[in-house]
Amino acid sequence: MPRITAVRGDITQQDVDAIVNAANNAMRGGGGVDGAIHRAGGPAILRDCIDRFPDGLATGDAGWTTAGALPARWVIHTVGPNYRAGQRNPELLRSCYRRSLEVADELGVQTVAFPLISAGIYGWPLDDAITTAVETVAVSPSQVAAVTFVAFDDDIYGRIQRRLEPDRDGR
Ligand code: AR6
Repeated sequence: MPRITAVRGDITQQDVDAIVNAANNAMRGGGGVDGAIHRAGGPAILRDCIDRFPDGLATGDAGWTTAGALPARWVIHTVGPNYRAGQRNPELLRSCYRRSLEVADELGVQTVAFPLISAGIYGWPLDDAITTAVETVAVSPSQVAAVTFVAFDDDIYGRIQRRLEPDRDGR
């Protein structure tokens, strides 16, 4: 079970073994955190996406590519459910975290940083996205030592911290 912390910042700057990308089924880049990762990591990430995922990736699944020029060594791409488009089954969102940690275990990595999957453009209600993320990682059998949730603004950071505090008190 990984140790869970939160930081406020930009996931592309995280000095961890692998960062997770909130991708889409096509796996050819996009907006939000996906756009930021491809911009910061450079064209090697898209080349690897095309080579390794010629048919894209299913919602709830995950897969890895190089991280190109990023400080991290790997990008683990996962495709969250598009709440705005009616994909509202929480099992799909839980699957993103589970599958990402399985891929992390395949890579043998120790430290992983996640954004809040589906909580931006895909419109998953924020507090539920946070609860789902924390609860799913907390019960994961993964060998990953440390998971960091990277909050892009102060509001999200505060909400994640409040969600993590009961765990720190040994709940
Ligand atoms: N670092 C950390 N978190 C970030 C960053 C960043 N640089 N940029 C955004 N976030 P989103 P989704 C946060 O929209 O909802 C793309 O077009 C953001 O505040 O990136 O899963 C893909 O290609 C939010 O909390 O992902 C898909 O088409 C969280 O990251 C679609 O968007 C996720 O927001 C996926 O939508």
